[in-house]
Amino acid sequence: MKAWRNRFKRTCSWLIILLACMLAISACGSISVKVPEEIDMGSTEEHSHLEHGSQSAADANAVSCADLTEPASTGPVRTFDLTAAAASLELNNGKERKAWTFNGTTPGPELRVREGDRVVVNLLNKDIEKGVTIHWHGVVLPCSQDGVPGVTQDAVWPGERFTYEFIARHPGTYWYHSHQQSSEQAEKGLIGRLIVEPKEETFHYDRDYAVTLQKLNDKDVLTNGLSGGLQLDAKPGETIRLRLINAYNLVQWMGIAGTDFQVISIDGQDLNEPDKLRGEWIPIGGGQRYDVLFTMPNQGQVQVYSKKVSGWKITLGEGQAPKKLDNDAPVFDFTDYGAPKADGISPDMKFDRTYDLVLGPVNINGKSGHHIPPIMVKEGEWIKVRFEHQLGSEHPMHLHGHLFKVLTKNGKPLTGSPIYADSILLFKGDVYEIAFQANNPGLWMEHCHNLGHAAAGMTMMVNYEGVKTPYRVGTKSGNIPD
Ligand SMILES: [Cu+2]
Repeated sequence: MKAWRNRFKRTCSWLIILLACMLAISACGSISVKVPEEIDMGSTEEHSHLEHGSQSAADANAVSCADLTEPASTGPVRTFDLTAAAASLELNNGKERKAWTFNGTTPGPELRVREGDRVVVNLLNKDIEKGVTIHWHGVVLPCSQDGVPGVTQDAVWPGERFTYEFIARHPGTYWYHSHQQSSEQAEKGLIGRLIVEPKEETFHYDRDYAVTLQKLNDKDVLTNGLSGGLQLDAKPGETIRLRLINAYNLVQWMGIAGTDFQVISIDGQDLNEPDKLRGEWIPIGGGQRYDVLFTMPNQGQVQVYSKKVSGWKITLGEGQAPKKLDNDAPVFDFTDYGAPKADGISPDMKFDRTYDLVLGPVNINGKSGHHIPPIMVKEGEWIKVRFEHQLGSEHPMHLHGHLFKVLTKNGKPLTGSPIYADSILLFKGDVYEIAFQANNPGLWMEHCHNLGHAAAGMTMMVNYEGVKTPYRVGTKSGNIPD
């Protein structure tokens, strides 16, 4: 009896220790890096508090990010109005949910434009007390239009407006979201899709669907705003382009059942001669987009679905459901997919600067947030960045304002289609090298798109020499761009 009681006591104390550890870990995940009163993200060193002086302010010849705007153009103009507002939404499952919306919905309206269009978006913040901005995720645009509060603009406060204006130069699948306290605001619903249709189709398709995966308030699993999955029209024999947008923080392993498919685009950028695949899981990191192309079978449905989250399910066509993928089916690997195409960018070319970034659970090179020195670049230079993921869960590292090319994975050059992207998804143990040309002067964020990681400090800058900002991050201005 006594022995039993002792064992019971021991078990209990272990359980208590375990519980305490779990609580500590979960608390860590939600702690944000302490936001200082005022910092200049355009400085060239570790971003110091302003009372210690700022280097960029000393550079009298520096150009301001605010002055880097889209030059006048003569092409077509597409104008949209987006109003950010708090709302109470009734989901299609009858549940009432509080959300922050663009034009009353989450995701906000799908903006569809054509390559070369000048896109004008009039943002009005109706009543989001914490302020909002719109970041055009993956779009290469001028610094002043990037939507990063405290870097490229001030947050837009209730009753205020801001107009974004940029030319949609690269066709593809993109999305937009508030970059003010984005870990909170994207989760609460301030997101939407931006589709740039190509002037000339690389691939032929009969139907073009875009689908946003989202977890509203980190709770409701929504597919294009719907709970319980999405049903899309498709007839036997039709070719479908399906644009998958992961607006959630964690990687989603997406399966396609019932047909062969091709991955035709990653982060909006077309792949060269993509092979046909069947029965592979596609890992889509937070913020990433994968476009897949497939032909509907003569009979039955096609299903596209997440391996782990049952609500993220897209059903196309009518009839019998297809057989699902095995959990241990192979994983799509872009490093040897499709056909190579020379573009002059290779691992053995000469780079002007090389940076090593070692990723921890929520830090970069052992530092956090404004303590991480920026990557400094000069216009025209070729930059190589080596990411090494040593510890923690997966990190989808996202670069603003540029497309980069993936050079190597774990030391091996890519052998298939060139991969151009704005994010690279790293799992623990992965090492990737990427290259980009510094061809878009500005001050650009480089951060993890698990936005909880970004809020915890996994965010840094890529700063051009000779560019400064009049805006400030910190509690004084209220600009908090995680
Ligand atoms: Cu991360």
